[in-house]
Amino acid sequence: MKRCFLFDVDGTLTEPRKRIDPIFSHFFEGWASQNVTYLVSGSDFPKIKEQLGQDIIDSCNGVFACMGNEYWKGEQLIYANKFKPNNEVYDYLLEQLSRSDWKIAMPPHIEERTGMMNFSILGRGAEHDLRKQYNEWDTEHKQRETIAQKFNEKFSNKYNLQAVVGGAISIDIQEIGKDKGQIMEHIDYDETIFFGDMCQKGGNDYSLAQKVSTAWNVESPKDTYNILNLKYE
Ligand code: M1P
Repeated sequence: MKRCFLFDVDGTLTEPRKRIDPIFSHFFEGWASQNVTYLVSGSDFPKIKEQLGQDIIDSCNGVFACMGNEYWKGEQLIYANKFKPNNEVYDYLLEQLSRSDWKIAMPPHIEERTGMMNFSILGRGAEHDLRKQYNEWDTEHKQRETIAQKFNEKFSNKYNLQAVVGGAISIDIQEIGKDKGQIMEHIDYDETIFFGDMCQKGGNDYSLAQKVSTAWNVESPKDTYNILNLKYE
């Protein structure tokens, strides 16, 4: 029976946008070299590398970046999907920004990636403290959830687009079906085990969580570490 493990990065192997904890890093590198392991992130390849380090990347079988819109095997890019949203989409996102009740803005707010875009009201320029403040505020006010929902009502049928909440401060936007779930078309295993922190409906791990044999919706990297130790060592 062929079995593989799939891991989201931000919130699952690392705290969002932070480097992996050194003790977990040591454990995970050894673990990944003994099990068929793929990374599946909304983030781009350079950020994944920065957070996990080259040794972990090398011990994995492959890396699906940008919601599975890019696939890397070692340093080789295997495929990359194209995406060019309509100007109306940019205007709509900028309008959300100008209307926001959260007022601190640390640009850039839109990051174009392969096959997708990432949108953040706070902005990708924010450092840790502000990210934390915004995340707490967003948990209370549900801003990202509301924006993603409204975005989908407006653009899902019109332009075949979908917004999902991922990470701590942002929303990932891509064509419907060009989300993490698409990676299942590129791998072939009897059993697939996925770890993600956004497996709930509306989260950016949901589409993949629906397609695998087992999905672990973790609360933190520590949670992932504990489950690996208890269930799969
Ligand atoms: O995986 C989803 C997102 O995770 C992080 O988002 P945030 O900055 O909101 O915490 C980032 O790695 C982002 O790029 C990624 O899309």
